[in-house]
Formats: sequence, C-alpha cells, structure tokens
Amino acid sequence: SVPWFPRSLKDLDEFAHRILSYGAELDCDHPGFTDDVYRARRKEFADIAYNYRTGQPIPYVEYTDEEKATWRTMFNKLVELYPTHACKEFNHVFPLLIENCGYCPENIPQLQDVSDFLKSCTGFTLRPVAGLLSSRDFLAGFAFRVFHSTQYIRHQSKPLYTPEPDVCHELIGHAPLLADPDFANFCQEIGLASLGASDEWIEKLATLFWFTVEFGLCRQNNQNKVFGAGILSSFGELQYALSDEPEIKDFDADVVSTTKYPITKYQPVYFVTEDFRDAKNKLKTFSAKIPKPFTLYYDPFTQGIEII
Ligand code: H2B
Ligand code: FE
Repeated sequence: SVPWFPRSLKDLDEFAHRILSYGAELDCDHPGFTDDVYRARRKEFADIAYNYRTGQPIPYVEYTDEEKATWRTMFNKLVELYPTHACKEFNHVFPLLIENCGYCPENIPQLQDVSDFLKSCTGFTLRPVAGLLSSRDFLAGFAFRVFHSTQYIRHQSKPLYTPEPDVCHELIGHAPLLADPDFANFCQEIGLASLGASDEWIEKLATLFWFTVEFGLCRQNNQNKVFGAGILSSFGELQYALSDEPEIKDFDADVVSTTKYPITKYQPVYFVTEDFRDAKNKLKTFSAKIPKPFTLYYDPFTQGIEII
C-alpha cells in the first residue's frame, strides 16, 4: 500500500505533531545540555512551531543580545568567504536579502520577512518547525515549495558549531538559493518524487538531498563552487570543501543515492553538478524509476496535488 502523503498545504499541519525530537530535549553531548536558560528558550521556540498552522503569519521573535552576538560571529566569518567560495546564484541573491530582509551582522532576520521575499521570487515559503522531521515529512514540504525552518539559534558557547539545524543554517545556508528559480525547481522535484514513495526510495532521495541541497558543489568557469547549505553555513567546511583534501566526484544520481555519509564531521566526498537545471534533469530521470501506482501532478493554482 502507498504511504500517506500530504495533498494540500493544509495537510502539512499534520507534521507539527510528528517531530522526532522536541525543542527542549537536548542530547547529552549538545553544547546547551546543562544550560537551563537555553533549554527554556528552546521550549519557547518549539511551542511557536508546534502551534503554528497553515496560513498564519510566523510570529516575530525578539532575539536576546546573546543570541544576536552568536549570529554576528557566524555572519561576519562567513561573508568573508562567499565571494570566492559560494556559487554565483548565491552571491546574486545575498545582497537582495541584505536589502529586503534585514540580513546584517547586528540582526537576526525574521522568518516571516524571509518567507515573504522568497514567495515573491519563486513561490517558496517558510514554515516554523519545532525539531527534526522524518526525511519523508521534510521532503514532502518541498513538493509544495515549503521549507521547514527552525527559528532558535545554536548555543552561544560554540557559535561556529551546531549538531542540528538552527536559524543560522536555515537563513544563511538554505534561504538564499530558495530564491533562485532553477534551484527552487530542483527542490520541488525532489519533494514531488518523495510523495507516496516507499521507505527504501525515501532513503535514496534523502541521500540525493544530502549531497545536493546540503553538501552540493557545482562547476562554474572551470572551478568548483559551493551551493550546499551545510557547507555554506560552516566556516570550517567551506574552506575544507574547496581544498584538495576531500574527494570530488561527478554527480551520477544512481551512485549518489546509495553513497554512505557521516553526519557529524566534514564530508569525505562531495559530488559536483553542472548547474541546477542539469541536476534537475538527472533527478527526473532517476525518480521516473520510483514505482508508484499513479501519476502526480502539482497544481500551482490550488497549490495542491492532483492524482491521475
Ligand atoms: N528536519 C528538519 N526540521 N530540518 C532539516 O534540515 C531536516 C529535517 N533535514 N529532517 C532532513 C531530515 C534531511 O537531513 C533529509 C531529507 O533526511
Ligand atoms: Fe539543512
């Protein structure tokens, strides 16, 4: 039988109750594990996301001075590297986020402002999320051009490290490219491929997602450039990824989808695509092999899924 999947934006409300770990429950090796103030703060953010429903504005958050200082450290370090390390699409959008969404060292942008901007570029919107979603749920959001975003920030004791997604990773790493039309199409394509797929295929799509959206490189003017959000939001990995240490391979969806990867250290191997259109075409060929007893069709007018 076909696993349940959302068919409308409203159906994404189901995910709020299915997070794998709730905001305030940190693992014992998390930098904020013994910090009660941080844990209480995480609970506030988790509650915002838990209570959020489709169509509501995302609540604005007053970030504390400590939180802003963490953002500033991150932001100032990373922007040094973007001109030389990030792909041209990222460097095109970044100044627009500064202009339109309050990106700057002193200020953590608000999810709603970023969501409004993305919507005007590619139709993507952000939805606050209380913790990690399953790969199935997280990928399903992309079918509707919805990106599930955390709103809390990493612990101030380690401003350049986080064991989980946080607002720096989402807004600096992910948000810029969601404003690029070709990248947005690629993301939606993975999302659509995931709807109704078996667990085994979801695993493969999650791996493709990992080696592209999170850790992808592309080739521009004969040089490798970074587009993966996991790299773009890590000062250390950004330099490492373009050094001669890691292994670099050409993107082949069948190979990529079954490659094992570590989640807590720098990637030993990266895959390089030509550009986002090329990646999307390869993904389409790949996902045509996913067995499904129907054809899916996204209706942009209703933002819903039709089944034929
Ligand atoms: N959930 C959330 N909330 N944020 C993510 O970045 C995320 C997730 N990544 N679930 C997913 C898993 C990703 O690693 C793939 C698709 O499994
Ligand atoms: Fe991510």
